Amino acid sequence: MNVKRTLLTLAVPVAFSLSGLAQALDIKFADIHPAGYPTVVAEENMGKKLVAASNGELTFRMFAGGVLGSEKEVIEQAQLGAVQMARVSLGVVGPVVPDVNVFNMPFVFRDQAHMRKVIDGEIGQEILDKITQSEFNLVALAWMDGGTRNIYSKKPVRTLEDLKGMKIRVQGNPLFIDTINAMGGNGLAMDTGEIFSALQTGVIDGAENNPPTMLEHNHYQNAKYYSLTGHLILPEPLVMSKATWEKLTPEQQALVTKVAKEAQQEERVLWDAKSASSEAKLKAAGVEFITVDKKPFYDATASVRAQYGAPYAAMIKRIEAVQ
Ligand code: BDP
Repeated sequence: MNVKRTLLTLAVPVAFSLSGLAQALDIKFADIHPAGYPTVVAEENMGKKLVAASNGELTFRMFAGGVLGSEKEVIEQAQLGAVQMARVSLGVVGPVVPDVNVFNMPFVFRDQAHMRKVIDGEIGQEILDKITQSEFNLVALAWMDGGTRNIYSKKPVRTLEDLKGMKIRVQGNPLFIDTINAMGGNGLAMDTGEIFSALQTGVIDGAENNPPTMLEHNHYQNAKYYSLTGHLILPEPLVMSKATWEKLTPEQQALVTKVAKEAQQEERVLWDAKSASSEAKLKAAGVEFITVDKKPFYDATASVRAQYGAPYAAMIKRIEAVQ
């Protein structure tokens, strides 16, 4: 037996317990968006608070810009505990936790202010709890604001007719494919990171997203028309791996929840500023913003709301009642 090594392995835990230091739990946080993006800034600030308030028991590392993979991959890693925290779009959660699809339905929120009221209230917490209570192995803590999604394309979309036959990228959720198809286009699912080259090579004619994403992921370089369809207003859950959550003490869990909720409010302010500056930059880069009559788009997607909304009729009524 190697006496030296045995002594060493014995000595390390003793040294830690003598000095009262437990091994710090390292939190790796994943976000597809680049540094400086509102979600990433709010998450980094959240991480600083976590580290400061945990007396060195928690460390925090931000992995922005999608370096840990697509949102689907990140969710899988978080389920396994290989990634400890992440912010993802609700779009990719829907196929696994169908109950969240009530927020993923086209035109379910009247406007952004309505969506914010809903996520700040009891319905928002109920949907987070659905994620936590599912078999998903995730604990959903708070919401980030992802603004309003509109269609952008190589050729202008002024009416439903213009959308006919256009291949429009959506997130990997059948509900979104059905939504684009109901409007007359061809919905096509792919990861966020593939959109730029798909636009460039003409694999797709367009996509749909908010102004900050269109700008920061450079999609505007190959799609110069932005039609204000406003078909989706998607909030984005901030989640922790359940394996990580269960390693935390009740005090640490309370701390994580508190700083995550604070990040929700902080990101909102950053979001509004970023949305406005993104719109200005897109226009300066030659993107034409097109005001469309939303009514035909709303009417065309009635079948999607009827199909996906059927199990959630009571909740939809409650959402509509939020003023
Ligand atoms: C952005 C969301 C991001 C999604 C992306 C997408 O913030 O989480 O991954 O859209 O459509 O608005 O892929």
